[in-house]
Amino acid sequence: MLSSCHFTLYSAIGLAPNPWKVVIILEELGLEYESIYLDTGKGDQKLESHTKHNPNGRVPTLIDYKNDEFVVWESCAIVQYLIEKYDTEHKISFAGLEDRILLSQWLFFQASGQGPYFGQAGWFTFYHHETVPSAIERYRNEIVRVIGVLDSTLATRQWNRAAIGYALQVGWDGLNVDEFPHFKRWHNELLARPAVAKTIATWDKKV
Ligand SMILES: N[C@@H](CCC(=O)N[C@@H](CS)C(=O)NCC(=O)O)C(=O)O
Repeated sequence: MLSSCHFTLYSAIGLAPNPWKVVIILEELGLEYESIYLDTGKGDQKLESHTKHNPNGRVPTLIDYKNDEFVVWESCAIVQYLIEKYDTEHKISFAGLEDRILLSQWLFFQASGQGPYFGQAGWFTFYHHETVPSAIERYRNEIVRVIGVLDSTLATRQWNRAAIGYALQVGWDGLNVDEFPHFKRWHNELLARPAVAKTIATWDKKV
């Protein structure tokens, strides 16, 4: 089906930072998109209507109608695609090789470290069928460690876009952001960006 929009984004209702991270990038770049909100609690993401585009059965998934209906999933790959193809003026990305690689470094760090640790902390805190204190402790400690890594680098760098989705969740995991002043400053700077504020306002209506 050809959409009248530039993109379709398979997104989610509720606490699903990976699709919302992509929404922020679409908003930052002023790109036109429609969102399909899947109810991941009911398993909509595993339905054939979605898995025909994304065999991993998780959101986000992006379709680009102005590029031969190109489909890409994995939120960091989507971010990379959007900035490489559509941020030609480098509003939120970089032209030079080293800076591009450092951006990739943070995207990989987010996808392999921050995302899974936050996700597992949430799972063992809220959803697992039995209480496993050692797992909760392990993942919460990792959250603190990962935020510490961000904090130490944010002392000298302006902002790190890749981590925004999970940074929005700092409230629920027991993290004391006052212990991470550079992270806290960065987080507040992000919240003040119009694209982020608009995304959060839309997210709030979908939670
Ligand atoms: N590494 C993937 C993670 C995707 C992911 O776990 N998405 C969550 C929402 S934030 C999801 O679809 N959860 C439902 C499920 O696991 O079935 C990415 O960054 O896109």
